[in-house]
Amino acid sequence: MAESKMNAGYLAAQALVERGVNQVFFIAGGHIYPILDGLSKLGVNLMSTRHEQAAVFMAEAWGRMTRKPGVAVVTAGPGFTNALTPVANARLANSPLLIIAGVVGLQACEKLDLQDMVQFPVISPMVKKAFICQQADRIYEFVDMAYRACIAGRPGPVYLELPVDVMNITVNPHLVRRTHTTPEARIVDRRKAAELIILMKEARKPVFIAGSGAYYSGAGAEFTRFIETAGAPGFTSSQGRGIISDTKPLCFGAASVIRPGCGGYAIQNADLFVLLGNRISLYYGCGQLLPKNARIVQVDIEPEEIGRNTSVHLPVVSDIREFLGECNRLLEEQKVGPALKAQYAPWIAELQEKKTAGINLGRLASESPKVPIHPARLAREIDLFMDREEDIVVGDGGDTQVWMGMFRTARKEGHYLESGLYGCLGIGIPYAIAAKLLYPQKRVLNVIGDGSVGFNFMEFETAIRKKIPIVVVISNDLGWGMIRHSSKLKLGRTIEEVSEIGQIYYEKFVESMGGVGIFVEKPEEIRPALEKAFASGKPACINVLTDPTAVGPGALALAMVSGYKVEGLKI
Ligand SMILES: Cc1ncc(C[n+]2csc(CCOP(=O)(O)OP(=O)(O)O)c2C)c(N)n1
Repeated sequence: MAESKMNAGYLAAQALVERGVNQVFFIAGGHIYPILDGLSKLGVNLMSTRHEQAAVFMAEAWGRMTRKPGVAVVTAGPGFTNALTPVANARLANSPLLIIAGVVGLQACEKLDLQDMVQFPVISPMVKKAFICQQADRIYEFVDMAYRACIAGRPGPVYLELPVDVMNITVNPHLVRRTHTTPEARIVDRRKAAELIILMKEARKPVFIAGSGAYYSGAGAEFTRFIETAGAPGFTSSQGRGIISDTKPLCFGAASVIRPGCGGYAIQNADLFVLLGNRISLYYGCGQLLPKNARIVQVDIEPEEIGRNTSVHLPVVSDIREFLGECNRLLEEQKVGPALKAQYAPWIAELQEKKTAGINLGRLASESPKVPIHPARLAREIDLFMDREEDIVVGDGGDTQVWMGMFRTARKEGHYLESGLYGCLGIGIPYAIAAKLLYPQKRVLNVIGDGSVGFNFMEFETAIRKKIPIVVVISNDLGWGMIRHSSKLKLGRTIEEVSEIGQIYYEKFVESMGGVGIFVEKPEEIRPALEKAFASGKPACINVLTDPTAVGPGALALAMVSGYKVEGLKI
């Protein structure tokens, strides 16, 4: 397009490209042609999916993995409404996501035009910020504002609405204001780092947990150095998994009360409890499961997050990497590392003992030779097979995801993905596709429940069409397992209609579309199936029959959330 004549849709595409956007996820529609046309002319990779939900999940996963806004473009009306679920998911997970939606033209609204709906007030409360650009020559500026809003401070989803007639207007590119700033929010309160070191000197049983804030600030190296210098136990939570490798001696894995290991024990018995970019959420019983007699320190870039559900003794508004960098500097300057190591050694030994006991207890399930296969056995087999640092595993489903989260050895940050607090089923295949697209050289596997696989099943076709060889392992317990078990615990019975699906040969559908299908019934068949699937170089579906009677810890937790009481349960 000649530089003296440009439509606003093209200009919006140009603004994206000038921010480094090289991948966009979408389903086409008349209301977004001008921007799609621009993106295509500018050489941006276009990933067309089979459902807008999948497109936006892919963009969300892209945003999580790159730590920059993942971009999805959806058309007016139904395209927009189909996209809402992933937006809510991104909000609760703090994922940097830019969702651009077409809408009927300013000239056409309320005329009963095609796909007309009032979108902005629907999505506004769901996102970090929502914009409508009504002036063609300001479209570049609006893309800049929306892009910046995604990543300024705590990341999150941002909405930009572009009416189709605005995008079609021809503008003079020389008269357009091209704002472009990417501020690095690296606030750090140095005095608070010194205060934490004082608390550490007084503590005997500290616990340090790195969450999504640590991940987004890129705090991995500083966190690992901090843990190793102080000889303190490090844990990770949700998107923090892998920030410090689970294989490090001082990393005790997920800060989860249900993981076999010592997470629950450590949290309950700590005398100093330090959250680094980690929210006090459901994972800590919304505050109920926090240690009763500990000093609580919460470091977060988002001030409003600090102190949710509990009183915090030392609140610190800071970027996590900068804060840990300052702590590391002070530890070195004061030469207190060796003394702290000696001080914490009995606590570390105690945690190690609990961890071993927990893992041994879990072996009953994870090494079970039974048929149908125990889902914990499936999760452990996957963990053992996906043993390279670069391997990416995506967990999706009810119990299936909980089992995988429990057994996954996270070796690298951003390499174990799950939906997060929104608990949204159906993320698996889209996340896996986005991961493989971003990292073609890495092995990408999605383990998913047979209920969850239905949500975005047609994305197998996307993977086949685009030649993206992901491996999807279905834990097929013939129904909605977590619902089957939690309703039984809570109501004393399972309601057949709400929990049973029956035996479906999912792998055959995948074969019929040109992918690889494998059916597995015995535990010893799992590994050969994984080998065959990855060796094929094609999108593959491994349909594994798992035990419908195995009650997972997730089902138990769900029953408890809805009021079920476990007599004498002490965590
Ligand atoms: C989109 C969505 N719909 C419904 C639910 C409620 N839900 C939570 S767990 C679950 C069962 C999941 O079954 P499946 O995917 O087969 O995994 P399993 O529990 O059997 O491992 C359901 C329906 C949800 N979390 N998300």
